[in-house]
Formats: sequence, C-alpha cells, structure tokens
Amino acid sequence: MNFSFDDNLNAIAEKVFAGTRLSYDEGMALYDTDDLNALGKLADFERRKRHGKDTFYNVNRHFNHTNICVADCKFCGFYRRGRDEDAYTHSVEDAIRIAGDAVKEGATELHIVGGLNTKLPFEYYTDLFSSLKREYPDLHLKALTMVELDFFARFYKMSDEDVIKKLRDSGMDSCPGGGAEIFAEPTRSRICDHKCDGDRWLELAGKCHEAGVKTNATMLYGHIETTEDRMDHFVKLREQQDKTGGFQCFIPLAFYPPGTELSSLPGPDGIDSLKTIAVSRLMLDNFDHVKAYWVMLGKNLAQAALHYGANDLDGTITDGGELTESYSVEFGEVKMSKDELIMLIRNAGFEAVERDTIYNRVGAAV
Ligand code: V47
Repeated sequence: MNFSFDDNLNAIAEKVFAGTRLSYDEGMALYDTDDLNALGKLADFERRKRHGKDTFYNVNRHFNHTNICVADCKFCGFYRRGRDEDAYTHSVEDAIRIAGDAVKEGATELHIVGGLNTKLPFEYYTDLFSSLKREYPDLHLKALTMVELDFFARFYKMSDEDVIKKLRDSGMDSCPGGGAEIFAEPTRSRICDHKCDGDRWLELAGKCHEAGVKTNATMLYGHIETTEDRMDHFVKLREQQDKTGGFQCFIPLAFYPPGTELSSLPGPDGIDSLKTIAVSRLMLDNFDHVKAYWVMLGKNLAQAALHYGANDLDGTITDGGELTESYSVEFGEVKMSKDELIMLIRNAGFEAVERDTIYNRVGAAV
C-alpha cells in the first residue's frame, strides 16, 4: 500500500497494514497530523478490510421514558427537575403505543433511555420491558446505560448481578453505549460529578457482557476534554473489550452545546469529528463497528464519515421530539426515512445493509 504520509506517520501506517495494535503515543500522533486525507485513507483501509463496501443501518425508534434526572450533567440539555413544567414520565401504555407505531413503520429496535428518576420503583422498568415484550416479542429492546444500571444498584440497594439479571429476564436485550462521556479525571468530574465514574462504567459493561448482554460504547467529545483524555478513553475501552468482548460498536458523540450549561463552548468542528472517527477506527482494533451518529454529526458529515472509518449510520430514529429539542444539529424533526439513509450510503459509494441491533443482516445489500 502506498501512502504519502508525513515521515513520522509512515511507521504507523506500516503497523496498520500489518494489523499490529497501535500505542497510546501513536494514537496521539494520528490526532496531531494535518494530513486529514492520509488519516482518512488509513482508517478507510481498516474499515474496508473488515466490511468492504457494506455500510449498516437499522430501522429504530428512540423512546425516553422520563426526562426527570438527578445527575445534573453540565453537557445535557435534556434533563428536567421533577417540579419543572415540562418534566414527564411515560406510562407503560404510552410505551406500548409508541412501540406499536414503530413496529408499523418497520422498526426492529426500540432504544430506551431516560433520566435517573428517584420517584420510580425498580418494577417500573421490569413492567415496562415485560409489557413491551408481551405485545411485540420480536422488537429488540436496547435499553438503559451503565449509568442507569449503576443508579439502580445503589438506589434500590441491589447487587449489580441482580439488577442485570432481573432486567434481562424481563426483556432488556442489549444496552446502548451512553453515559461513557469521557472516562478521564478530572475532566469527567467537571462535566458530570453526580454519576458513576469511568471505572465503574467499564466494570458494569463487563458484568453485562458476562451475563450475555451485549452493549455499545460512546465517547462525548468536543467540550472541555483534551486529546490525552480521548486517547485514555480509547485505550480503556480497548482493554475492557480484550477482557469481556461484549462491545458491539463504538459511537463518538459530537457535543452539541445549545441549551446546556456549557453553551458558551463552540462544540467540535467538522475536521475534529472526522479525525475522531478515523482515530477511533484505528485505535479500537477489537471493535467490529464504528457508528457515525447522524443526529449529532448532521447528515452530510455523517455521510463523509463513511470514508473516514465509519461503517454504520445508525437508524431512521424517529423520536417523540425529545432528541430534536435536546441535542440534534439537524433542523426540524429528527427523522430519516429508510430511502434517504440508503441514498446517503449509496451516494457515498458504499452498499447499504439493513441490520438488526446485534448486526445480523436483514435482507440483502442494496
Ligand atoms: O449519554 C448528552 C450524549 C448520550 C449531549 O448505543 C450529548 O447505539 C451531544 O448514548 N451533545 C445519549 N451529546 C445518546 C447515546 C447513543 C446515541 C445513539 C446510539 C447509541 C447506541 C447511543 O448522548 C449521552 C451523552 O453522552 N449527550 N447531551 C449533547 N448536548
């Protein structure tokens, strides 16, 4: 393979071609390069080695059962206090109606996350999941982050194993990757000091994997974190994946400042986002999939990210309006039709493959 990298990156390129793991320092050097095209080519090499032209998407719907939260994260524009006028908690009936609409639209997955709400009993969650499963047994419930599981164990005074087992047995099929934010201290404490730390997030992910529950992993970037913090995040995720192997995909989440306590920050620019996708693809050598989450990247940048290491555009998404209000760079409703997703993928020169949540193919590539 012939790449015109800066001299100091040629050695890294050779390691990528040989399939050798990159070090922390090599990851830092990749972030440091101004040669975006060469970095993209390298990440694209890695992506095509694994997936060729295949680019995954799924038909899903987000459901946020409550926006009441005691965590007060500085980057979050979604949470409300119980006394706020627009605070809400959905009933099981609401959930069934919303899931029904999603199934009618062809959804294979319901992505369920919410705030840390001290007014709800643990049974709210087990009832929610078992009721949804009773009505829609084939709908995959990708539900609850490690932060929520940690809150449940502490608040309801249950063991981690018990929390995971009871939720899994009631219908939780897998877990989304939220709440990881940035593991490194002191940055994590400065943006979210009321929820579990990075080690605890990783510990719970490991316990889910051991219980047979797959999870995803995210990183919130473009706020107050340093490049060193990002590299620490990649290395810690990679080490956890070496141990328990249950992460399905990595999703870099571009910070969207409006409506948050950090609204004076600019958020990441396009170059930073493309670099982050590319470096994550190259550092996370034991993750099969890297997702370009169009809700936060915007549709156009997410499409470009397919040439920088991403092999998944996530989904058609539809939500009840919460995403639109809280953290989307997209104007208007947060929704993309299957046809539009397929067109974005095909116009980028790839083939679109519908998947279910655990990356089984649903139909042939188009
Ligand atoms: O945990 C919160 C992030 C996450 C903001 O697993 C923000 O398939 C940007 O985790 N700007 C929730 N990001 C979303 C999430 C996710 C999304 C899509 C797919 C999957 C998956 C997971 O969103 C939170 C937090 O890290 N977030 N506020 C914000 N202002």
